[in-house]
Amino acid sequence: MITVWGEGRGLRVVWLLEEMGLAYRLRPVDLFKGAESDPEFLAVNPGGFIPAMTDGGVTMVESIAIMEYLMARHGPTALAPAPGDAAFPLYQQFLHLGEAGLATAAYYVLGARHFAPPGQRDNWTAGQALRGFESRMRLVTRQLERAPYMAGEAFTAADISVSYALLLSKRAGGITLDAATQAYLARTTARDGYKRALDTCTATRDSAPED
Ligand SMILES: N[C@@H](CCC(=O)N[C@@H](CS)C(=O)NCC(=O)O)C(=O)O
Repeated sequence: MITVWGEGRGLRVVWLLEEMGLAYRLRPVDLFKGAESDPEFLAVNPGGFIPAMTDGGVTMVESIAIMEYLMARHGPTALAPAPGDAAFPLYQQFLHLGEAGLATAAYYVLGARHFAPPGQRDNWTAGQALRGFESRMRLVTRQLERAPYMAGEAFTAADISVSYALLLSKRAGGITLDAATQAYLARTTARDGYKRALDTCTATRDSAPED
């Protein structure tokens, strides 16, 4: 049985599993309680961050790597265009930009805004994270002028990656998404796979900001 450990970016993995129709279970991990209070989880990921994924004898971290593993080992799936497909380069780029360029930056913007001591909320590093997020967003907005999805005409795992980053940015506060990006996010999150994922990721669902 595939087990997803923790929500957060684990929402990406659960969304992908729902889109692929694979059986799985979500094992909640409460980082607010502290990973050190969860030895079973620490045995899976000694780093104490989420998500992790176990599948038989396989244990992995990094949400994008987990998605690539699941699509490769439990596919094939149209969510991952093949290397020879014209959509592949953009797919590959946005699959990774969603985490390395967008979610990583948005995560630190959120951390600075909500968890940093008051005097440090607008420090230089918080501004650097915001500028990084905004610069990478220009790639997203240009792509949406050209096509409805990150890899072109069809929804792929790159849209799961980028959509999660956009949802995170909304929770960060102080990040404004333009109308085309908001319409894109409305399109991707209207999917049944996303709705089913939220039925599983109840902590995320219950903490998501209203529009
Ligand atoms: N690049 C990693 C990021 C993982 C990450 O930072 N997860 C956050 C929650 S979504 C976390 O566990 N933060 C607490 C920590 O890093 O200790 C991924 O995509 O899985």
